[in-house]
Amino acid sequence: MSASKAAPVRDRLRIAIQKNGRLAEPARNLLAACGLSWRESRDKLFCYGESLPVDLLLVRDDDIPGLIADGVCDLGIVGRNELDEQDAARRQRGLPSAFQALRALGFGQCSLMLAVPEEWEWQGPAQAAGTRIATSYPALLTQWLQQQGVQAEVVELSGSVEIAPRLGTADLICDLVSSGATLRANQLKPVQTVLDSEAVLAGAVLAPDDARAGLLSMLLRRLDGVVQQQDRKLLMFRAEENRVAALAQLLADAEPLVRLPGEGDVLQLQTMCPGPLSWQRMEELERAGAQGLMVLSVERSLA
Ligand code: PRT
Ligand code: ZN
Repeated sequence: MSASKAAPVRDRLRIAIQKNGRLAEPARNLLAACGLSWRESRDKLFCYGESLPVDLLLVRDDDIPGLIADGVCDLGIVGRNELDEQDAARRQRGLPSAFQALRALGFGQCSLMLAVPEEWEWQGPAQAAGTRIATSYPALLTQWLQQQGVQAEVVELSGSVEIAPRLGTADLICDLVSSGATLRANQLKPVQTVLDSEAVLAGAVLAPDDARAGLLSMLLRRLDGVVQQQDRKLLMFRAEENRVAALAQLLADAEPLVRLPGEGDVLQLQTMCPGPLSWQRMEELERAGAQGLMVLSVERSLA
């Protein structure tokens, strides 16, 4: 089935998320924070949306881009690595793009990197010329090699890529890295980033034009209200009038200070900070005259 062939009119949105694995729980939590709730089917593959007509399909992450391309699901939460790999593979086969990343979601961060045996001295991409590179991301690696003008042999492996150099099936690898512990345990070191990745909300290239369109825009608005607030903090404190200018300078990255009615010449002040506030920064504000500092998390907001 293809999305372009008379797709049936649907009035419920369907979102594919990972059933098990790294992205499964954060994806569910994020959607729950957007006000969605579900009833699970007995096979635990389908969750019927109760609070809104938005259903979940629980699948392997590898299947998510294809489900969107085929119009089975409207949206999916998947690593950019997986989405871009399948997009690059489609283009290498002469197929048009069928899905796109609509929003970055701020979790599942990792990088697709070239890693070489620890004893190698890495001098840059040209050093990969003539080598065999093991990877589960053959399309992204092929595309990167082409961009670098480097010819190398891409050895496709579905798992345990990191042991390929020891087994002698490849000279180096191209794999996902987060902490780097797996590479170190296999006497490899990361040397070159091919792609920085995080979980994304993916959707079809052509947005739905039926009842799902309204649902999609509502969901995106709520998602922005949750994701963009994740790091924001509301900072409240008291200060004497003559200290306010210096404090405002220390808070130059925050929104302008809002003055609330206080007592005498002690003002009550508040502002929205773009990121977390460290202890060190709070102590600095205290030294500059802020009293009773309080940092509050922002759960959601409507722009
Ligand atoms: O069963 P299913 O097919 O759905 O799951 P999966 O096993 O294919 O995927 P899963 O759950 O392992 O990963 C899902 C997504 O999480 C990936 O597509 C990435 O977008 C993202 N992600 C984030 C990661 C990592 N971090 C990560 N570290 N995916 C894999 N890894 C691997 C890494 O390659 C290494 O082997 O985890 C291992 C530990 O990494 P280090 O660097 O911390 O040692
Ligand atoms: Zn997978």
